[in-house]
Amino acid sequence: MDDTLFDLPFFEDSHRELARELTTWARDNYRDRVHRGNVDDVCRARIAALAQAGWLRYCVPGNAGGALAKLDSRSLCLIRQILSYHDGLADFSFAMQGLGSGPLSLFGSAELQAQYLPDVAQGRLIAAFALSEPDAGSDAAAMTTRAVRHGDKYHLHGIKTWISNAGIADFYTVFARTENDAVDGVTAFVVNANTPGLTVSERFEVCAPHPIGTLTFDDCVIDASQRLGEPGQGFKVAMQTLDVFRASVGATALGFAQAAADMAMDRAQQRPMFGATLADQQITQAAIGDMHTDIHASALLIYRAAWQRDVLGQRTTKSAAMAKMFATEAAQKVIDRNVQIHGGLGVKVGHPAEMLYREIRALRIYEGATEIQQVVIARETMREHARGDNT
Ligand code: COS
Repeated sequence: MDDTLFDLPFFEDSHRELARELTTWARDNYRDRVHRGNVDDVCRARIAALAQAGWLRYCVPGNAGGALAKLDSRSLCLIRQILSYHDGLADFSFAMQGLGSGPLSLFGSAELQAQYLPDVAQGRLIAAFALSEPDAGSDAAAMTTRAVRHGDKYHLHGIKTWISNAGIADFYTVFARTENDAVDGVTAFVVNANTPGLTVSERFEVCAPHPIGTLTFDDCVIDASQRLGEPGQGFKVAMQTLDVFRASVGATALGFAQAAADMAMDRAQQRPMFGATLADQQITQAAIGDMHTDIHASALLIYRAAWQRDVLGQRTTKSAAMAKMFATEAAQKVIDRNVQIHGGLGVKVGHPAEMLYREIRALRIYEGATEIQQVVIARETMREHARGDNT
């Protein structure tokens, strides 16, 4: 893995130290990115190992047992890049602990934070983020799940789907309508998985297997104290959490792309072809040139977005969307080229090149599809232009 990227000035020495330690740990723990066995068990084991080694402490703020005072985007990105380079499910497990508990870290009351976050960091509670619905994916504000208040209780009714960790999560961050049918009518809640009225009504398989499914809320009654933030703030809670984690999805794509590029280089330099090696063919060199340029460009966008949030304290809606969109699209190209360089082996089920080909695809869809990132970038740019920021 090209770790010279960590020398870029976006990072502190503490980040470089984190990257060194995690690289050593990941190399020792994950020797083969192709996993076998029941995916729920594999993910539970990944969470336990990540917790024991202390890496999950980067998912929560310091006052709740976290490694650093507040969520540090650069650490989240480095960790996801390194984990995904070695093992997709380790990255998935880390990311879901962070995303599922992110709204609590960013908007939870002190009581709720104390109740959940230390156990998230220790791997004793598994978290999940429940925003999407059968008819509300890209258009998140079109959600119809309702939370109706009766005294100090909320009654939840509705369906959430595409929920990663459905079935193994101990709690879900759920977004539901409380006020009205507009964007400012959405509220966020923490719902324990064992609450009566909440069921995992479906589990399904995706091309890179991980725990995922559908939740049904049928008069699921929760205490009003489980609310995150103020009534009507839920959409912003979701969007601001996604602002943090979207850049880190880019980092996962970057780790996948680096794994593919290294694999491609090994293969190209070893494979005899036309009296030389595959790497000696200029057509292969063109591919290698493009792959590495894409990797470096992705890294610059991802680290810039993370640095902007950590150091400048700025809202990163636009830069995180750019990082996510560019890095996931670029990684798809890099990984496809790696398959091509591997020839038949690249599509052999169970080969790491084939595994990466399946692992990358969903990243261009989840946490805001590429087309949504285009809209976000365009809208932010139009707003800046109207304000005269970039004229
Ligand atoms: N941070 C803070 N506030 C934000 C925000 C952000 N990143 N993005 C939007 N908002 C606010 C807006 O400022 C607006 O507030 P005001 O009415 O007070 O001005 C409000 O939220 C509504 O914003 P907007 O009008 O842009 O909402 P839309 O419904 O038009 O669209 C998109 C928003 C398309 C960007 C949103 O639906 C989205 O991100 N969709 C993808 C969802 C997603 O990622 N799903 C995957 C789930 S996880 S697998």
